[in-house]
Formats: sequence, structure tokens, C-alpha cells
Amino acid sequence: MSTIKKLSFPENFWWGSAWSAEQAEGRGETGKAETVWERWYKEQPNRFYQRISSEITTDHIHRYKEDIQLMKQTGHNSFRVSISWARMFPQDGVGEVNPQAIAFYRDLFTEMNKNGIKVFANLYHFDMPAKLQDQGGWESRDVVEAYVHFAKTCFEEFGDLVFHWFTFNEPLGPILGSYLEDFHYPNLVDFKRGSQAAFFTILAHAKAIEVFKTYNLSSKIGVILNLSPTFPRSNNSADVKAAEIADLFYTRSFLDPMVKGNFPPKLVELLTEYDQLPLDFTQEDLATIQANTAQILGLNYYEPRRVKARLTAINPESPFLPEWFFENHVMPGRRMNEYRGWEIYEKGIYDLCMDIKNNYGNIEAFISENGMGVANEERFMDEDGQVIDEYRIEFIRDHLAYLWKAIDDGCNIKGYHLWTFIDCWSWINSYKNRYGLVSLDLPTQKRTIKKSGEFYKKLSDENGFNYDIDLLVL
Ligand code: BGP
Repeated sequence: MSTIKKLSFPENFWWGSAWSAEQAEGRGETGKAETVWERWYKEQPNRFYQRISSEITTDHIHRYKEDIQLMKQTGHNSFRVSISWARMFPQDGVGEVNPQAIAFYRDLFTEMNKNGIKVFANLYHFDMPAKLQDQGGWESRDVVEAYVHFAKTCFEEFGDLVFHWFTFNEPLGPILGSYLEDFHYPNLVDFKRGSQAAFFTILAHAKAIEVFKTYNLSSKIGVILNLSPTFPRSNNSADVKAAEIADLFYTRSFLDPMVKGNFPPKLVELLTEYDQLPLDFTQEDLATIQANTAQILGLNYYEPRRVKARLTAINPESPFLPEWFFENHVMPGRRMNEYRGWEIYEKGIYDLCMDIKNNYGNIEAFISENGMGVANEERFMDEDGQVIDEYRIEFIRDHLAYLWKAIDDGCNIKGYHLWTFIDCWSWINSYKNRYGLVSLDLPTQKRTIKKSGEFYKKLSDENGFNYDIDLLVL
């Protein structure tokens, strides 16, 4: 059977995409402090795919006018950038603000607005100034204060141009990467220090919101979280328990304090039992977190999390990690994006939105990242040099169909942002996996709209698309 229906999205739906300063701007000539990524590349270039650094990336700093035209041609009515802390404060993230950085961002945002593209501005996307990392990074209260000063400066300088603000992109990422799983500088494995850094990140979020509220801007401020619905392998109580614990570590840990203002009691209990709570926190910090929560929520959805009860015992001498309580489950029959190693499960977007509706007061939210990174896309180029990425179109349509269903079922979802607009640099994968609606020829910086870019324009113009709704299985 097949029932083709036009899936229409709410009026003024935000169609767009996202990227970040370190991944797209390039260093440029404005002056910029060294970031942890530049530092790490200098120390260990072998950790970066094909030894490509973030020095030039997509060279957006020189090409933003052309890029904004491409945004228009690919149907963007909104776009998320991040503002580089290191560029705004080139003396290692503190000190005097950089007039050239202000001029760059003001011009970029003005140009976006002139072209009908709403500015979603994120304040932190993994790009700590290296000298602040030396002072402890998110483990340091001084760094929290420096971040709040940076945030305040951005509200003052760009408040008239920004549509919505975000304190952090995926704050869990740097904790996993820097403190647990060795994929961010400074590559520690130390849960308790990670726990402190996580706590201060959450405090920084609350303090930035506290300051934001003093400005009476018409924009809102929120946070962008990477969330995966967690599924146990089976209904066996041991699998269910494993899934509950994984969910506490990876989903509720940031979602609850940043959106509801409090920490999940079960997580606190577990961390107390294993002596992994942060050492430095006060009642005043907790009150600040309680009083200053997100006004809008961005959901980055890439893949589900599947877990099962552990089969093997823990080596008590190994460092404490969330995996002490579960193992990842490789579900037989799962569909994979083999390039990135992530499962493709469209219905997860529906489950995630329903969780936010049912357990987080149906806060105003949007999909802030979703997308498909594919290697060697030149294989799919036609004779005119256009990438014919039918797989990406299918990926977007299938996810959007479930998003449409979530909205139909009452979720307060205001938009969909793809990762991403033009192929951009990725943290350690550099330019291996390409995500863009527009392809990038790295040596020449030539940009060419992919077939998915044309699809995205039509989707945005028509605010929907035709789909066989019999394919939706709830
Ligand atoms: C998200 C990050 C992005 C981006 C994306 C794709 O987690 O917020 O910065 O990189 O994932 O992932 P990757 O670049 O690792 O393939």
C-alpha cells in the first residue's frame, strides 16, 4: 500500500543549517587567540585525518558574502553560526575585546538579515582558547567568569542582530572527548575531573542566561544538546537497568539541569556511591542553575543509543567510566551510515521530540543538527561537477517525515537545521566525511550546490514535501 500525502510544516518554520567558527571560518587576519584545536594540531598532527588543520577550513571569513547567497539558493531562512571566543578576545580569551572581530560578526549578521536569514548565534562550540585550557578550562571558576564576560560582550555588541542565542553546542561532547574517551584536547581520562568540568559548564550556561535576562532583548536564549533516545536490547530487567543508567549519563545529565534547573537524583546518588561528584560546588551555584534555565532547546539528533547489560566484570583498577554499567548493543539488522559509523534510525527523532514534550514541559524546540556525512562524494559527481546525493535527500525526507508526525502529535518544534550547509572541517576527521548541501573543492575553495541543495530549496519554498505516510511506523 502507499498513501502519498503532502507533509506541511507550521507557518514560519525555520529551514536552515548550522556550523561552527572553528570548523568553517578559517583563521583570517582579524587576530585570534590560539584555540585548543590549533594547539593540539601543533602537538599531534597525526591525530587529524590527512593532517588537515583548522587553519583555513571553508574560508568563510573571506567568503561569507558569497556563502550567504548560497544559503539563499539552498532555501535557508535561518542559519546557526558560533561566535569565536578566541577571535573576540585575542589575548588568550580575556582582556581587550577585538574591534576587528566585532566588525566581522556585525557585517556577517547584517548581511544575513538583509538576505532574510535569521541569525542563530551560539557562544561555545568546542573552541576553548588554549591558554584558558591551561588554566583548567571548564574545571576553573575563573574560566567560567571569562566565558560570562565573553557572553555579555556578545549580547551587547550583537543583540540587535541575533534572532536566538545558545550558550553551548553539545556541552557533553568536550566532557566525553577531553575527560573520558580521548577525542578532544587535553586527552585526559579522569571522570571526577570531567564531572567538575561538566558542573562548571552547566553553571556557565546558567550565569550567561542570568546576564542575558538583564538586557531585555526580544530574542530567546537556550542550549543545543546532542540527544539520543536510549533503547535496551530487550525487556530483560538487566538490559532495562543498563539502559536507564546510560540514559542518566548521556541524556539527563545536561538536559535536566540546563532545562529544568536540577540534577537527576538517581545520577547524583550513583556518582556519590562511586565518589565521582565534583569537589567544588556551592548552594549558591545550585540556586543559580535552578533560576536560570534554557528558554529554547536545540536538539542534535544523529543516531539512537542501544545498550545491554554487561557480560564481563569490571577491572576495578580501570578508570571509572559510564561503561562500567552497560555495554553498547550492536542490534542485528541495524542500518548504518558506514562512513561515520552511526546507525540510521529515523524514528528516533520522533521518540526524542516526544520525550521533550512529555518530560520537559514541551519547551519550544527545534532540530538543530541532523545529517549524513559521506566519504569520497566525488564518486557521485555528474559531468557538470554536481554531487548527485540521492542518499542525503532520502535521509532528510525520512527524518522529516517522523518530525512532521511529532509535530502532528503536539510537539512544540519550530524548525529543522541540517548539518550542514557547505562541507566543513570536522574535529578529528577533517574533510573525510562530507555533510554539505553545497560541495567544497578544498584546493580551490570552489563551491557547487549538490542535488540535496536543490531539494532543500524546494522543501523550504513549499514548506513541506510529498511522502508515502504508510512508511511511518510508530
Ligand atoms: C556534532 C557537532 C558538529 C559536527 C557534527 C558531525 O556532534 O556539533 O560540530 O561536527 O556532529 O560530526 P562529525 O563532524 O564528527 O562527523
